Amino acid sequence: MSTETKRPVTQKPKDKPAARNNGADGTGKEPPKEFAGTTPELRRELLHSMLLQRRFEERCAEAYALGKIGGFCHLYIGQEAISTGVMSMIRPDDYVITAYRDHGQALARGISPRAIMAELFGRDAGVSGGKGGSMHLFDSQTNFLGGHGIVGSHVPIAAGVGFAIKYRRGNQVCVCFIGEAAVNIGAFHEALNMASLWDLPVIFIIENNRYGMGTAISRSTANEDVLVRAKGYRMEGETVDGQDVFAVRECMTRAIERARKEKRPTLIEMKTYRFMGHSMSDAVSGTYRTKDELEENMKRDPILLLHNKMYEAGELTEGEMHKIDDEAKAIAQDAWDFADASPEPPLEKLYTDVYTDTSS
Ligand SMILES: Cc1ncc(C[n+]2csc(CCOP(=O)(O)OP(=O)(O)O)c2C)c(N)n1
Ligand SMILES: [Mg+2]
Repeated sequence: MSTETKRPVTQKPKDKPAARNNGADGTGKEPPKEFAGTTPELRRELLHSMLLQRRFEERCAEAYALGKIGGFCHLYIGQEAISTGVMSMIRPDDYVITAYRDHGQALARGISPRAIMAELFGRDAGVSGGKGGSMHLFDSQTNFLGGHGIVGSHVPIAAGVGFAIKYRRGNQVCVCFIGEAAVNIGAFHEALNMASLWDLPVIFIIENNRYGMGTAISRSTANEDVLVRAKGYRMEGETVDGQDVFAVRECMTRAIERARKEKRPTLIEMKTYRFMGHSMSDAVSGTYRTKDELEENMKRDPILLLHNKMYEAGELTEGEMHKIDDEAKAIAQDAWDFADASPEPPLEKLYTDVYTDTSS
């Protein structure tokens, strides 16, 4: 697969501004409209965040092949603009909950790459004590409430978190990531109904990568327009290009405002594409999608799209891109080294973190 991010592969903009001015961002060039609300520093951070996820997960694939990671392991490669865009818009005290394809979101949320890799390696220093694994990353420090392996199971929990926020008169939001195949699960509908009925500050984000394992959405879902489910529950909703980090950020502005000020939920469909197999045990393309389809979609690699925009705007040289990329690779290597050298959880911890004593 092409994760080569060192040169632009998408088309160059056709209409370059005739006259460039000394833009407010100090680059000497007029920034594109979609850069509005972001600084050059932030754009670099967005690029770094996406590259870190990509390089980290490439190492996960390697570690899995070497048997260092066991159990299920679902890679997020191709979807990084969503995690990065969303996390860059919410506050540290907001809540995040997601399904099993959770490495990218955990990294973008700011959880330590070392603690994530140690979790994947099943080590004591892992973010869930080495007992959750790839699908169950959980970190109370960053209000990252998992990592859930049962499809749709976390959607009612998101509604519960939204209820808790409202009950405590807080103004946080709860962001809930959902795969498009989960929109057919009963719990999804129950949760959306209650979130709307009770005015809960939850932002439901459907990451529509078009497949649930090897089943295309057209074969599983009677109405492929997943956004109509918002109407069914009197909820605001919109569809956005999930490969474009700026588009993701922009639509989050509205959803966050609605959640904080009006305590109203939003359903967002973010259109994306999974570049790898469903999990590490599947082939990348398999029999359910063609190589052509895969290649066509990989032309819209979210990292390349951002890179190209920054490159065209004259604020990123290839040398700088290499530097950011090398840094991401070094962090992934450091996480691997840390995880590899960490001990497994001791036997005494077999039953810890299973139940909470609420009697005192
Ligand atoms: C209730 C339940 N049914 C079936 C499964 C098996 N399963 C695991 S992932 C998956 C597909 C989910 O696809 P989607 O929601 O689109 O998320 P994606 O994998 O594309 O991120 C299925 C059916 C499960 N984990 N839980
Ligand atoms: Mg899917």
